Amino acid sequence: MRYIVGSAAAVAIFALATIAGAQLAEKGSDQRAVNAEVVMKDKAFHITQGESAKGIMLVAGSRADIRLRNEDTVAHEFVSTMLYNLPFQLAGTGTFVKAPKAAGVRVDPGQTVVLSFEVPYDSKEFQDLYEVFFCNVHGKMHGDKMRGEILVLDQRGEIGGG
Ligand SMILES: [Cu+2]
Repeated sequence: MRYIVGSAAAVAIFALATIAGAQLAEKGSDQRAVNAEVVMKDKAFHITQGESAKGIMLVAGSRADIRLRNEDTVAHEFVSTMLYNLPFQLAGTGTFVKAPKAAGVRVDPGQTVVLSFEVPYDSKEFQDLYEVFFCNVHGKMHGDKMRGEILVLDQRGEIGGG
């Protein structure tokens, strides 16, 4: 009799563990695969994935997913000249923002947003493109920490060459 009671308890614990695992997998914007990840912390941008020398690297003509994680206690923005007049989607909790000749998203403290768009390219004579991204609150001035560069590479040259 005692043995049967013990078994039932073990099954119940196993069921609870399965439910907890399913919830973790559904976290969406926190876990999906992205091209780049930017963590906002201590009023600075930290590139944890897709890093180039001065910022983020993307491939022309491809779809880009950039995850923005705000680990600070104040709101930050990710605004880019690349997103000026370029359609983009937001997944997660963020607010669309506009700046002069730039656009992007405001991310509140503790929130994560995934920004998705088609990386533009110049079809005539491709050169690597440089765009900037910044926080329009803490990165407006040259020398501010919350500024970075987006480098757009043309991968077609690499595929054809050789
Ligand atoms: Cu900021």
